[in-house]
Amino acid sequence: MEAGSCKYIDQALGAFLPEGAVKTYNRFGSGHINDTYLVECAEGYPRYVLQRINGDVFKNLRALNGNVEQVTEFLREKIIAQGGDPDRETLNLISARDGKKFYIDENGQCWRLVLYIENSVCYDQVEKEEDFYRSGQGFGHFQRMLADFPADRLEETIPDFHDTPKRLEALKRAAAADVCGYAASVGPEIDFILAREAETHAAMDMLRSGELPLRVTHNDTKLNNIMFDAETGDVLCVIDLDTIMPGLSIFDFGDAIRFGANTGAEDERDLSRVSLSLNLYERFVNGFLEGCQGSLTDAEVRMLPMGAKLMTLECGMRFLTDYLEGSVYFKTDYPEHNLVRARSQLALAADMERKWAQMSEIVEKYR
Ligand code: GN1
Ligand code: MG
Repeated sequence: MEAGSCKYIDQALGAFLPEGAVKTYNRFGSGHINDTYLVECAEGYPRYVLQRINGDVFKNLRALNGNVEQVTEFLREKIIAQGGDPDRETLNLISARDGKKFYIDENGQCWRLVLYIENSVCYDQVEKEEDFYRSGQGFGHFQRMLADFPADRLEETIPDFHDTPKRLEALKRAAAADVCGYAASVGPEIDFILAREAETHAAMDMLRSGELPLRVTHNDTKLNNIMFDAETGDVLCVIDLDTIMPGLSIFDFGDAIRFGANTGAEDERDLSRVSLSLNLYERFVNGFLEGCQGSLTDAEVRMLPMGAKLMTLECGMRFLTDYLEGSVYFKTDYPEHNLVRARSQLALAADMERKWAQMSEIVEKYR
């Protein structure tokens, strides 16, 4: 897409900003779901980030916008009370000219505009171990900040988002329907997952029995969903708030490990490069537990390694399901991209099994 050339983007920007404000815009970030653009403006204006929210993924836009608005307002007040900078430490939604914090265009597409956080960076892969430790502190702190947010005010933007057994059922349905004819070629991957079927219930069973508490969680704690100050390296702001919902703390921990402690990329083709870095895992455990400031129960701390394994397996299932269904959910760069991603996740889960004892020992060391 050419910069500044799309009628719908121009229209959306026009719903938020006065004429003449926008100079240009370009694709931005590496999210798999929404379309994101960095918007450069005329002098006197800040820069902004424009997003088109993927309505196939987020079917209840009213619920989604309501959640993000409530959470950002809640965080803003807390940050101000703590003497922080609310323009840099939380997302700031810009009001459209009709006063709403979003804009629905003539095709029913939903757009939002947020302030771009200047002098910030985010990473698709860990460059310095220290950054991963800090991201652990950041995600732990984020959860701590939301500990007294009334969870019943949040709606489930994607029902059963991290219900791993239901994700497995979806995979089985996709394999049975086999709309693309790929199922026969992914036998080893499906067998690997089915062999772990009993384990997929581990966390949800403990939630139902009350052994794990329901909290307000982020649910998508990839390293690239946290911004760092470009100068000091401090964690600034947790972004991508679309999946904030009631959820499990161990899944926020686990998804961050899945993405950031993999020695290979999420879509690594060469599986010999995929493994769990125990070093990075340890740094994150340390940071996350510090950030949570003692707010996790004993059962939650004990289940952190399982959170990591379940998020890795589940993400593998989700990529594989999408591959079987013709890659209709996640953005892909080439036809077998989702299969490559799934294989990387399953290889990582297998390595976690090999390192299971150490993963638990590390958690014990910092509890
Ligand atoms: C998606 O939007 P993004 O890229 O931050 C997905 C996550 C997956 C992740 C895998 C709403 O996150 O659940 O873990 O891709 N978000 C949604 O990289 O499905
Ligand atoms: Mg994201």
